[in-house]
Amino acid sequence: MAEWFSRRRFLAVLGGMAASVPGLARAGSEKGPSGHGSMGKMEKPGESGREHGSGEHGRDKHGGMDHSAMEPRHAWRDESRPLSDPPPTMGRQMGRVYTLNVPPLGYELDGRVKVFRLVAQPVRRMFSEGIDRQTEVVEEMNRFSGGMSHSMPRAAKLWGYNGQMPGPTIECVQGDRIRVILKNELPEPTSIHWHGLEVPNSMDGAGGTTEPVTMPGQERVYEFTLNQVGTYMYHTGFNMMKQDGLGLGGMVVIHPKRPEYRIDRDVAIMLQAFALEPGNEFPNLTTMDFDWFTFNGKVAPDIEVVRARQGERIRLRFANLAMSSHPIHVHGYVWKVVGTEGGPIPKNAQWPGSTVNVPPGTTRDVEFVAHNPGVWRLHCHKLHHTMNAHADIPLGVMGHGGMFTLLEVRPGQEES
Ligand SMILES: [Cu+2]
Repeated sequence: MAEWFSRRRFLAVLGGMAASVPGLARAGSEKGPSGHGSMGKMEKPGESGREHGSGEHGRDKHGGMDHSAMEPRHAWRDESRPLSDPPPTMGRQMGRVYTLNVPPLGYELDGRVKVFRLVAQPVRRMFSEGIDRQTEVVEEMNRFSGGMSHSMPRAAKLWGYNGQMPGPTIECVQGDRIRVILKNELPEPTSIHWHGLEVPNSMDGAGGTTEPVTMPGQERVYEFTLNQVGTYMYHTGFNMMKQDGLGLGGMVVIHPKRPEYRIDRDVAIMLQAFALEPGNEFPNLTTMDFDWFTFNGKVAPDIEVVRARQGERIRLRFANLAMSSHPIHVHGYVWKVVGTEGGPIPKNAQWPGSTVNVPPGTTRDVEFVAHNPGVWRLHCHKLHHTMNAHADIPLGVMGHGGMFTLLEVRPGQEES
């Protein structure tokens, strides 16, 4: 009891009792890419891509107490600092990688340099819109897999880039020179570390070690040449326990200059975990007792379905920013593990499996040909990671949530 109390107290200090009965305060829906179907409510492009703070500081509706006096106001968001809109390149598809539930990020060219913009911001992410009011989701869920349910909407107050959590995938080609302009709209300093990339030391983004941190309101320009190929990450390089814990990261994909073969569906999935206590939208950063497990900041049934046609070659790229491993499993297929955060695995060293373990701080690429039509489950095989808050109702048939989605392979002859 004492521990529980002190946690609550810590959270109050951290960011204010969120006062959110989940679902009462929905700030709007996130921008979502179209083209791949979603099991959950399809997010409409054009709607506000962000769910920035909606001023829920202070009030604890349950107890009626006002904790604002003990809150550092800027713990999550500095209300006096306006948040800029996503850069104009946000939502522009310039490559082939599809990041489920996260709009793509395009670039501008400055000579031969590809210029990307990342604005570090508070982001209120809907893990799930809830299904109680979404008959169509219930119907789809029954048609597809049965048992997937999450009745309550769930939001989390996190940090991300360009209004997204995780941040958008940076997609390039081997040999590219890229410039990433980071603008810090967080209430505290930050930096960006390029995870797995062999960048010059001055570009490593270890805030306070290799560079001065970027203060709130400031910009920092990273520029380097990408000589590697594969799946990498970017994430905060300062105050990581908090900033990574709030989701401040994204993926980097570097294609080979001359690919040996074609990939028809190239999908990126970031694995993250959060500890959200009932009635609070701020993750508890002091525990490893995570209870919300996300693919790209979404839980089942809101994670988009991976769709392919029979015969297509699929590559799935997983990156783990969480603190424990996630053994990702697919039904109906044996894939080959073809890449890590060290780049492509030589052909004679690739290994087959239907489960790939993705330890913290690593990436794993798998490839397979979609020869087997049907609707197949794709999920973490730690079964507590396929439940939301471990379980909504721990009785009877427990609904799937968390890191759980589907691979739908349509028969080849079918044209649609
Ligand atoms: Cu897992």
